[in-house]
Amino acid sequence: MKYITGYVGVVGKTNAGKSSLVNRLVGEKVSIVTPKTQTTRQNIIGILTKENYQIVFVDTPGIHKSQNMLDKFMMKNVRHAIGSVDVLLYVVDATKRFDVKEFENIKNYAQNPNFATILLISKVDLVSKANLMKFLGNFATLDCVKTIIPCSSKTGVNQDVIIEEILKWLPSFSEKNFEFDDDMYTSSSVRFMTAEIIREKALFLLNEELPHGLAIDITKFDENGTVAHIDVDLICEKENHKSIILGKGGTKIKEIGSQSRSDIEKLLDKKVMLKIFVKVDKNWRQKKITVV
Ligand SMILES: Nc1nc2c(ncn2[C@@H]2O[C@H](COP(=O)(O)OP(=O)(O)OP(=O)(O)O)[C@@H](O)[C@H]2O)c(=O)[nH]1
Ligand SMILES: [Mg+2]
Repeated sequence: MKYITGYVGVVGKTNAGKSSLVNRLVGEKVSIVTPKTQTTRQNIIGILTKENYQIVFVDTPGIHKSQNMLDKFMMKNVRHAIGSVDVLLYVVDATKRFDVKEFENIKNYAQNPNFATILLISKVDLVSKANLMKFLGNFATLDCVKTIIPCSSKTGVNQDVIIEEILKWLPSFSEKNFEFDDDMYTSSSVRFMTAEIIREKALFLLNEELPHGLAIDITKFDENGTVAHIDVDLICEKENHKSIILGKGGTKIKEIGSQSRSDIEKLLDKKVMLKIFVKVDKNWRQKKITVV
């Protein structure tokens, strides 16, 4: 038997659908997904293991201009991922306008001999066939990519084609040498995933009201007893953001707390006592980033 395994980077502009794709391909929620831009802030590993293959996906923060320490940290993550993969999935959102600069960027990746670049046109469930054909036409001269696959993480269309194509470009071995245990679907710690769940619920529930400046700091994480006790600081950048997060009579923060708790209980498989404190730190995005 032949065993196939290797790393697959998932890159593209922010909001292109990278994390949704990784979750769908892995079949587990490894990365949070929100309608907001710049949701993913660091590389996240998603692992798909079958009898004769293990694909290790690296979901990355969306490519954008660096402005502060957080942006720089995010772009460093993207460069790091690109430096160590066998296959690169470049994700372009079919609902957005064609971007010539991005086209050149993809061309550069595709000419890199260190990995095979596959172009994915995402969210095709949202566009008509005619518009999709027109959009695909923009990439007609991009002959250096291995293939172009229109796909949707919502309907699941072409997910099997993506896996087949990835397997063509990963190294194969005569011995099983998988890096991760067969039942592992991510390398993230439960502590990190807990913080991400809370950030996802906050971003969702505050979507229209608040810009990006939210961070989660877990100050207590005790999962030893029958009930897990978790305290977190939800950090925002302005005093008036704090009142938006709290909501009238604390209703918003209660909703964030109860939606988060329900997901964290599923993750930890036990009851959770979750306390969220809203704090203001107007400079947190300028500070050195440490990974939870
Ligand atoms: N209809 C539809 N929506 C999608 C699809 N894929 C992603 N979305 C939506 O697009 C938005 C962004 O998705 P994400 O998966 O978070 O995008 P991302 O590229 O990881 O974004 P960043 O982490 O910010 O770089 C979310 O609202 C998703 O629900 C799809 O195939 N179809
Ligand atoms: Mg993401």
